Amino acid sequence: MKYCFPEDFQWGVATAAYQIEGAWNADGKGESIWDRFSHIPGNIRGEGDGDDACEFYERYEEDIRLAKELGIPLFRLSINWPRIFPEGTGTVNRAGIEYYRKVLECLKKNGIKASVTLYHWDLPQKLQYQGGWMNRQSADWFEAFARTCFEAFGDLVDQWITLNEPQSTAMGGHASGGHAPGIRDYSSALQVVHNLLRAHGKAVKAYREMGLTAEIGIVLDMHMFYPVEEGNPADIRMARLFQQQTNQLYADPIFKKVYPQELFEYLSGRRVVLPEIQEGDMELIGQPIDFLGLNTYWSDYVRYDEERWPLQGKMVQQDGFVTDCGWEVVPEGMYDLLKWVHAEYHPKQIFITENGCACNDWIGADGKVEDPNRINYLKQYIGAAYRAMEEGVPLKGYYIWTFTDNFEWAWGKTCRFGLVFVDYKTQKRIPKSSAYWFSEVIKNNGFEV
Ligand code: GCO
Repeated sequence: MKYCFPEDFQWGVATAAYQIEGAWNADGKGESIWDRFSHIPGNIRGEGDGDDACEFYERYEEDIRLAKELGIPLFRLSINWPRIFPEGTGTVNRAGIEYYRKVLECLKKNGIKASVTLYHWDLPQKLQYQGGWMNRQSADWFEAFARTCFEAFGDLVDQWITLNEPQSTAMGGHASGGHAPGIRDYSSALQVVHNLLRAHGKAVKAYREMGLTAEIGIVLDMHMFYPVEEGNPADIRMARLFQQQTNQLYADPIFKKVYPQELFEYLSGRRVVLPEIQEGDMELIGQPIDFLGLNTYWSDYVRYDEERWPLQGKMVQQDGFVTDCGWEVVPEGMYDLLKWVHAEYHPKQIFITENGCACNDWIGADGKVEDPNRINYLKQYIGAAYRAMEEGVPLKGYYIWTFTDNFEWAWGKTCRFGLVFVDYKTQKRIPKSSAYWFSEVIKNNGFEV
């Protein structure tokens, strides 16, 4: 079977500032909530932090050259907010602007298009002291940051993304507390959802006012939730509520200007405090966008469990394969998700802005890094996406997470997602076999299985 992608299909790699840059306090950069969080012992597996990450800050020319050698046409990166505004708002740090201009110019020089995410989780710590995303004003802080970036980098950016995974910021950062800023309060997390979405709306509105022409959208992390027992009404209902909590809670306001009512009624019954919504908020959030980006990796299977809060359900691992960080490999979930998103929301265009897997990679005796499992994973997931596209889903591009191995948030450096291996002791880069495979996929605009 041969997968032949349309001529204008876009292939890329995705990265994030905190995960690759390092240089956490260089050249006037302020502290971010992830700097603070990773410096607290116990928060990061293997006691790592992102202080150096993979030194992209110093090595961006080398890495971009490597991307070019591999024929990668599109590079997704993010802007570290406190590099631009060390205090979060107010005075701009010129060195931060210059740095990102140099990176973007380097991409351009090498013929690589740039997709830029404004917020990939590095909120300035100074703003956290004012409540961070829990503060309604956060949407205004973000708008000011976004306007500065649009103005400073607009001529060099091919695609803009307002937020990466508001779900992770809200729930990981404020409900489970496994991510920065490490708060555990579900009701606050819901308020964060609302403020993040308002921030997104404000940035899109500002962007249109400024008359820039590249496309702008948002990246949501979504995946499918299936009931463990197909005929069990309690499992089915819980799977539906989890789907609302992870997917609809963000996509409904953006595409339909409403929050999922079934979920909100359920949560009220569980003593959760619903977010404060003011007049005009939903209109602001529902600004038209040019595309929807999806980060998707796995699927979940839900079993009703009375003891859990606020949703009475738990995830039950099935018998299938898992990646090195324990995520279930369910390519069919990619197909179902794309079909569902298309049917439910009709976004004009969809990009898979992240998909990939963690493998236990190592350097072989011959100096090479072979990662057949990653190639296998990608073949299956890209194949599933292809089928959805063939059936009418407007899928326009596919970014692999990620280019080089990097700092994987709470997993530290213990999880390798890269197409390129990084030896952290020497910072040496070695393209894995998946990098060469992906290079061929791009060249042939498809692959055979
Ligand atoms: C996320 C982020 C990435 C991750 C990737 C692998 O989805 O959490 O966008 O920064 O590193 O997804 O976990």
